[in-house]
Amino acid sequence: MLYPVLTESRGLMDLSGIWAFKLDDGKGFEEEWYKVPLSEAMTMAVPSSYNDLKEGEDFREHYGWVFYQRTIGVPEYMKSQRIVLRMAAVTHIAKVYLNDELICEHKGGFLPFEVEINQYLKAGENLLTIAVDNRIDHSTLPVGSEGESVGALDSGVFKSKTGRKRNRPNFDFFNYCGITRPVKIYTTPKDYIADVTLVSQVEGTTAYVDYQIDTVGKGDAKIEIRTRDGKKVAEGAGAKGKLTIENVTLWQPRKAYLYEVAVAFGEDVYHMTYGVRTVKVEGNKFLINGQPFYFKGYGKHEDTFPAGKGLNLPMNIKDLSLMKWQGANSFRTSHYPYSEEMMQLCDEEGIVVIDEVPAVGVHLNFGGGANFKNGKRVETFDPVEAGGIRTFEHHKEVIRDVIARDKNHACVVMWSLANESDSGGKGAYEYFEPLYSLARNLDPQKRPCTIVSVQMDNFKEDCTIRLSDVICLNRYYGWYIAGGDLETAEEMMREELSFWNSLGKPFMFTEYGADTVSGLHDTTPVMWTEEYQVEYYEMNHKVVDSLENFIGEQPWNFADFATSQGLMRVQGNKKGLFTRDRKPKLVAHYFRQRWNQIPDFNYKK
Ligand code: BDP
Repeated sequence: MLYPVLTESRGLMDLSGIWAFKLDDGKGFEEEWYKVPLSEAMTMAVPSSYNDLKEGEDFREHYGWVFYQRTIGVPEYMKSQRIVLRMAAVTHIAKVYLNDELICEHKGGFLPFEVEINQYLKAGENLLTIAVDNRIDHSTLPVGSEGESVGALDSGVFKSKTGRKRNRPNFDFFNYCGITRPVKIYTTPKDYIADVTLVSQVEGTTAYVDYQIDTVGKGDAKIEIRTRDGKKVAEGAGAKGKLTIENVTLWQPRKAYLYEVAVAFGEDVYHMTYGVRTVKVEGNKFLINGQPFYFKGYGKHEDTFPAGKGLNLPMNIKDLSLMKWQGANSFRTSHYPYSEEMMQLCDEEGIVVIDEVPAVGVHLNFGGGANFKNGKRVETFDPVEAGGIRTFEHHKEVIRDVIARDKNHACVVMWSLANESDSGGKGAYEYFEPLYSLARNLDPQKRPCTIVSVQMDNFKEDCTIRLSDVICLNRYYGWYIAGGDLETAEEMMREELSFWNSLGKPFMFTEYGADTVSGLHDTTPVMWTEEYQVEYYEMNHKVVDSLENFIGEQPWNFADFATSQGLMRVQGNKKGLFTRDRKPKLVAHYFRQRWNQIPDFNYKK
């Protein structure tokens, strides 16, 4: 799906601003709130998560629907074109009304969707209402706990005496919701460019770029590639073809180079940037442009105060600046696709991205929790009637949508199809194998695929061993396992990692970390102090530096972040190398020293 841009043939209007807003009291649809201006409405910022923008638990922890509303008028002179309303992310379920009509519905809170609105527009002002549902359960991604489950993350708040309903995330971040990314209207000619796909191969100093232009209507398709200072380096005619760029400048980690691509079809023109690079797993190496890459970076979150998961462009710029300060070269979009603007920024700045779908919580017995239906224990992939997970079809949808959205980004080097699922559980292979196949078929660039796997006793039964191109491990030796005893932790970790190293496949840490409250210090490092966090990482690095097939380290987390309340969480998850407002903990300086000595390529021989 193309990102909306302003070109000589396309108009673009951003509907960001203050909208009217109301929490549903259960009567919103019955009383047809979308038909008239919302009565007694509050003000609300779009885009943003709404949760932290007003006070009180009822607001922050609201369960169910909310209504956003504003009026729009579309200039008459645009009406000869196709007019498209595009929502970049509405978390998690949306119903969109124009005037009194339901014009589209969407499930999945982190991916864009759009609808052509010409037929629904009236002359003059139109009432636009977006109803948003934040409820999560066994059918949504991310997954919410249901029924009689006792989750490790629930901290006991699973049966309310007051009857008040709440979400019970089966994952460790706050269930921020609302219209979290921009709502835009764009226009195109009636005959238009629907999609563009680019795939490169590189031989010596020449790049061969296969292109495909998907169109609707009649016209001739053309494509042109220019350098950023406007020099034409390749052009082609027809909907499909191969372009040649001589003396190509490659997109490299931390040395990005982007070309300008102009696509034309009849009267329609579309502009985008494109970085030429190759990615491949070969033996025990992860090759970018043919060279063995070492991942230095983070698991992250889109999480800032008070926007929650709302698009925060200044913070994205700041985060990439901090990454570069620290010598990092990558991150994973844990645990959902990040904004399109963040992906563009990573293309521009040369930050390598592992792109993750919102499949977090596909594990009904996570961390020792358990699920029951009618008194019987439920396993994750049990049949639906027995209480098993109901995410399979939706999981396919989000894989399809993230690849459709991000396929052309140079920064994206691998797809992560889930975080900490029950990949060692019964039925896991049968659930996941078709998802890997789907991703591998759909990705025109055929990038490696992985699932980020959880710490478990039966790790040798983890189906990702058979399915993943790179084994991605989340491991907490020295925190959840042998916390406070780094010697034992080291021994246990060595034992497990020697198994992974023996497989001959590349493997890496996509999470490892220790909660640390900024400002807590001690001479004898104890858990939660800044000194312990440093010693924890030193111990981990002693082990992984000695393993030749270990190809990357992504500590958990880049910064402290908001999550559900619980006995192990101190106003949020404190595993950040930076605080939530991006001040460095002691460990941030430690990583800065380490990473500035580790090259992006050829670290492991
Ligand atoms: C892992 C999860 C991550 C958590 C982290 C933690 O993938 O979302 O925040 O551990 O416990 O289980 O801090």
